Amino acid sequence: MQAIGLFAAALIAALGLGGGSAWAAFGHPVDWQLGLQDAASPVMEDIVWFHDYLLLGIITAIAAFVLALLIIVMIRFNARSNPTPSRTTHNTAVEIAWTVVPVVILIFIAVPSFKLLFKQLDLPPADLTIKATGNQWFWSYTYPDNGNFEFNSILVPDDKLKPGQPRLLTVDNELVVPVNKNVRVQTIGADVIHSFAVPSFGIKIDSVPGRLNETWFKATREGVYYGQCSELCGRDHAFIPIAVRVVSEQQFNDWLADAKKKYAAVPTTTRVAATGH
Ligand SMILES: [Cu+2]
Repeated sequence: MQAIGLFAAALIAALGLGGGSAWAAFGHPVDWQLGLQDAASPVMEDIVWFHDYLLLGIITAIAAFVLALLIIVMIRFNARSNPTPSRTTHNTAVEIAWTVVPVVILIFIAVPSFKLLFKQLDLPPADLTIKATGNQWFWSYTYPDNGNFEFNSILVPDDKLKPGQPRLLTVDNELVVPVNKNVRVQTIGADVIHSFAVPSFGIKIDSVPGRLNETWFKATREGVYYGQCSELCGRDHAFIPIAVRVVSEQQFNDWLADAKKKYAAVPTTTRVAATGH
């Protein structure tokens, strides 16, 4: 019995049903990970609940029910145990039931699903706005509330990584935001369609040339959270990661003071040319 209990616990942990605590320290995928990345925003917490508990529970119950029906049919109605089959072709009560029950299940799923959708799309009053511009092939970030300074965020190649920095996700200049603040993200494409996505925050929004798209997140834990461009944008699509550093308000203000000086000094276009992209 104990072995079964241990196995069940391991399975639950592996499926990410245990609240994802095993990966709590990471804002990026890890080896052998199953399930969703650990949540670091209220929207992502709801997504994890919706997927890992509600949907997975309903799917498991439906699959178990269908499997049980199949087993009953195979045992009780095979040619040996039931040599003279019934000629019945219709049963109104059963037909109504198997139409109505799935509809009821879908309505039951739709209620929390729409609630979550509205939470994602209905932007709360923002404490900070950042603008993410997708370029071939890097992101540039603008802080319109804070003097509109802008900087580029470029992939750090494998041979320049420091210990602990994740490969293909680390960038030279991270997007920096304060913890527990509503951050409005405005995004646009400078050349083709890109997509700004950070799994731990539960955001993914297309960056379309000529159209400003908006989303929001509230990071609830300090740390670095990674994402990638999620719209096939050309040759180096796999090499334009997104790294968001979430810091305390004090650290954010210190960073802002430095960044305003640092990034005001160099026009963006000059830095683009210097990277060779
Ligand atoms: Cu891309």
